[in-house]
Amino acid sequence: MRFEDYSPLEDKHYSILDINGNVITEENLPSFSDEELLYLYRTMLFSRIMDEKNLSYQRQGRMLTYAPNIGQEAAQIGSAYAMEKNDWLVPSFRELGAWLVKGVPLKNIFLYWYGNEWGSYMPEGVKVLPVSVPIASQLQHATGIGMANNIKGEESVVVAYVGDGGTSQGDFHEALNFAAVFKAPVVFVIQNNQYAISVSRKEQTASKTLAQKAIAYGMPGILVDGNDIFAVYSATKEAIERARKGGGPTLIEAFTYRLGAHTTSDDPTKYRKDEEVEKWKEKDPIVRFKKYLQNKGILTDEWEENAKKEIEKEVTINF
Ligand SMILES: Cc1ncc(C[n+]2csc(CCOP(=O)(O)OP(=O)(O)O)c2C)c(N)n1
Ligand SMILES: [Mg+2]
Repeated sequence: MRFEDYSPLEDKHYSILDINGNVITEENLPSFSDEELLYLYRTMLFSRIMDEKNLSYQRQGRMLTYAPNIGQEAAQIGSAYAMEKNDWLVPSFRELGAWLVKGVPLKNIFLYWYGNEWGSYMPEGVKVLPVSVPIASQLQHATGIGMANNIKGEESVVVAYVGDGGTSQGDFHEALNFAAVFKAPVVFVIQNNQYAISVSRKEQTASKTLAQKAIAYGMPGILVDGNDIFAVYSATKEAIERARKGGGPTLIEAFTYRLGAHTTSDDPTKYRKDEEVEKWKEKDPIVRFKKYLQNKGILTDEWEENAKKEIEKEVTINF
């Protein structure tokens, strides 16, 4: 893939898989082993099942609040899988899939959402910053780490996440501007899930795409089909490699959809139509990837049933 072939000014999404799991651009298909493909699929299932479990823990009064990730698994897992162990993950608060890939222990995740700050205390070697609730504030930290890496001559790259709503914050501007000026090795991933609580993407900004904001900062930007795990991985991989070689930051807009509520305190039926949600369910990133794996004969029903049973056990907590 070449970033130049996908102008962020155009509404043209970088895609590899169509919604039926067929490969559209064979030349861009990442070369994963069957084991890697099943690992990615299992992690997507893990994220989805854990999300559903967490919603029930919250409804039981055990978890304080929860921000579900349903529908955004490809955007998170595809981007995080492009990272090396030594790279920094700077999350916002809706990155369960990325945490799983980066090896954040389940105990940390549960502690955090149960309201215990020790959940943010990562084990040695897990290079993941704590959840950042003040929208977009984490991007300043990402740029700072990137600049520090340059000063110290470290090879590590930073992948930082923000929502579509976060792009309207002053912090977004400051972080991207500094990152570009100082060539900080940071990949900014916007999870454009079409809503900032009840504010729709259309009401958020008059820009045609969010990726086009890259042009003003002087960095490459690309609009990616965020429900296509291969496209998200491939774009992030290329951006990380460029950053590692001293090429500076990149802005990736992962175009996706929040199938669930903003958090457990939100009722999305108040501001969006069921038909819209149903339309997006047809683009479910897990279903699409599953179709690809089934077409290739890599995934069997038996494997999936076993995986689901194992995951269910892992995410069931008895206290
Ligand atoms: C500085 C700041 N202003 C407002 C809020 C309240 N708030 C929490 S989440 C949110 C919307 C964020 O939307 P987006 O960036 O699209 O991320 P998403 O929730 O869709 O993942 C807002 C306004 C906040 N946490 N921080
Ligand atoms: Mg959003």
